Amino acid sequence: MADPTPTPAPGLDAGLIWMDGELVPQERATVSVLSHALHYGTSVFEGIRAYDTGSGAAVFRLQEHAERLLASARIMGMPNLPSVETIREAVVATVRANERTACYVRPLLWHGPESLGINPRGTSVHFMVATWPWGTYLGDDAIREGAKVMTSSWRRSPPDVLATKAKAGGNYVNSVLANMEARDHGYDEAILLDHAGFVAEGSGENLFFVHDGVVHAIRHSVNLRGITRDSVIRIAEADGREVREAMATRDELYGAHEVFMVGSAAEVAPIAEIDRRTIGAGVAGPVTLDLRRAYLDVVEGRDARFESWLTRID
Ligand code: PPE
Repeated sequence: MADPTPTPAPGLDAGLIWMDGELVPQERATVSVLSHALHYGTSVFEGIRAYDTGSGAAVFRLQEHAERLLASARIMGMPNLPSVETIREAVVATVRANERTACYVRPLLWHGPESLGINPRGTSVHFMVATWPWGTYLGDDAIREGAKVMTSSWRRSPPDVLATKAKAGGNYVNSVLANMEARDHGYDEAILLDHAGFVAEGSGENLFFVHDGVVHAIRHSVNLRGITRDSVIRIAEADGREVREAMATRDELYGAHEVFMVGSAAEVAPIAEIDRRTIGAGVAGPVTLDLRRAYLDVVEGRDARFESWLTRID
C-alpha cells in the first residue's frame, strides 16, 4: 500500500512552508490527490532568489515577482487572490523562519480539490511559499566553461494556444519536454524556437547574445517577461553598455560572439556551444562574465545604485 505520508525528496529540504496563512513543517504541507491543479496544471508560480549580502539575507525584486504572480493568476482567472503585500509578507516570513541566508523561493497559487472536471470555478484557491537552498542552476561546470545547449525539437506554444505570459504550471509541460530531451542527449539546457522559427527562450531562462560589443536581449514574443532579463538590461545600460532588443534566428546565435541565458534560478549563465557549434571562442565570453559579475554585485548588495531592488531580512 502506498505510504500516505509523502517523503521529501532527498536534498530538497524546505523546512517550514507557508501554507494558507501559517508556517507548517514540510511533511505537513501536503495537498489532496484530487486537487484541480494536479490534474489540469491550474497553478501559477514564481521563482525568486534570496542572497547572502554579508549583513543578512535579501530577497531580489520581491515586488516585481509578487506582481507577476498576481498577473499570472489574473490571466488564469483565479478568484480570491492574496494582495501583493500578503505575498511579500509570506515570502519574508518564510525566509526568516527558516533562517535562510541564500535560498530559492517558490510561491505557488493553485486550485484545490472541491470539484474535478475542466472548469475550476467553485474550487478553493490556495497559496504556499517554500524555500530551499539551490546552487547553480545549470551546474558549476556550465558556469565555468559555458553551457552546451541544443535547439529543442519542441516549439514554444503560440500565443493563441497557451497564455504564454502566465507563469502557469501547465505551461511548463512544454519546458519539461524540452529540458528532458536536452538532458537525455547530454546537453545542459534546451533553446526553444517560437512557432515562426525565431528564438524564444530556454526551458527556464531568457536569452541574450552579444555581437560587436552590443548586448542584444531576445525580444518578448511568446517568452516569459523575465525579471532577470529586465535587471540585466538595466544594469548593462547603467554601466554604459549599448543594449538592443532583437529577434534572432537559430543561425544568428551560431554566429554571435557570445550567447548567454538569464533567469532567477540560472542568474547569468554563459553558453559555449549550441547544436555542437562553438559560440565565439567556445568559452564564457568577456561581456557575459562582466555582466554576470555586475549582476552578482547587485543581488548580493554590493551596488548601491540598485539597493531598492533588495528586500532585506533583518
Ligand atoms: N523563461 C522561462 C520559461 C522561465 O521559466 C524563466 C524563469 C525565465 C524565462 C526567466 O524569468 P525570471 O526568473 O523572471 O528572470 N524560470 C524560473 C523557474 C526555473 C525552474 O526550474 O523552475 C526561475 O528561474 O526561477
